[in-house]
Amino acid sequence: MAVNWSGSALMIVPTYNECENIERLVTRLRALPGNVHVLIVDDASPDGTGALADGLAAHDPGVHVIHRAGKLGLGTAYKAGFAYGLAAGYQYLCTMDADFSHSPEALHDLLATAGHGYDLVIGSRYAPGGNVVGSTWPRKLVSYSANWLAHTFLGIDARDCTAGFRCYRRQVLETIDLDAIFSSGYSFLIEMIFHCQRAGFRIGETPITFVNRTEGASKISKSEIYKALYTIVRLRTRALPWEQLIGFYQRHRARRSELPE
Ligand SMILES: Nc1nc2c(ncn2[C@@H]2O[C@H](COP(=O)(O)OP(=O)(O)OP(=O)(O)O)[C@@H](O)[C@H]2O)c(=O)[nH]1
Ligand SMILES: [Mg+2]
Repeated sequence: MAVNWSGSALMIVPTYNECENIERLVTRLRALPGNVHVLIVDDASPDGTGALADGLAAHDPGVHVIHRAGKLGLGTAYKAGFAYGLAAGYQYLCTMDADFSHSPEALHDLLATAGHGYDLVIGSRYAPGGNVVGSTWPRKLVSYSANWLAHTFLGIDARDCTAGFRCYRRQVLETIDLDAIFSSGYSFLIEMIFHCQRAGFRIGETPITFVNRTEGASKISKSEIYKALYTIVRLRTRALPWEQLIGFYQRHRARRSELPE
């Protein structure tokens, strides 16, 4: 059964130096049907993104801003956004990048899928029908490798577990112990899916076309890649004993072989 999400969805957009993108992005998000509210979590961007965000919020009660003291990482920015969104009573807490890699208009598909009973919906590059445009081969290799490791060593089913375009039902974020999530950066994305799957939440993927950013600079550093590897090893060894993983992996293979191509 489809649901009406009007006024109950919050899009959380973490920003660090996104002055070329933020105004256009917020304009497109606020033009979507269903009165989707926007929360910008800015980490004192030196390029003035935070001031631009304040200007947008001053003219639109559906736009909110959290300012943090410095660059504290993508994962903690999501956590700050979730805490705000839960306290404010939103039913659907969504996340996306500020750089137009995720199309604002595709949010409709994520919310519609959530309305069909999925607890977490991922805007997925690797679901059938998904696509990546303009990415370099080293970036593709990093993305494929991270996903392969997450599937193989953590038994994660979702095809795209490093995607930042997501929609969580509030029950997910009320259930998962966000304080226990140790990743502060990009690997937060893998860790969240891992905990959602283990908690038994229904995870869906809708295909998206991911377009590599054309404005502003990437914030992914080599250290974020090493931290993602560490996250997989840490989750693997602390949260999953070997015997459990083997059973988990066998069930995961069986489920994937049943998925439509
Ligand atoms: N608040 C906050 N936002 C961040 C931080 N690091 C990255 N971001 C934002 O998180 C989103 C994703 O960062 P990107 O640099 O686009 O990373 P990516 O999309 O994985 O990499 P590219 O494909 O190279 O763009 C963007 O909106 C960034 O501005 C951070 O430390 N704090
Ligand atoms: Mg990006």
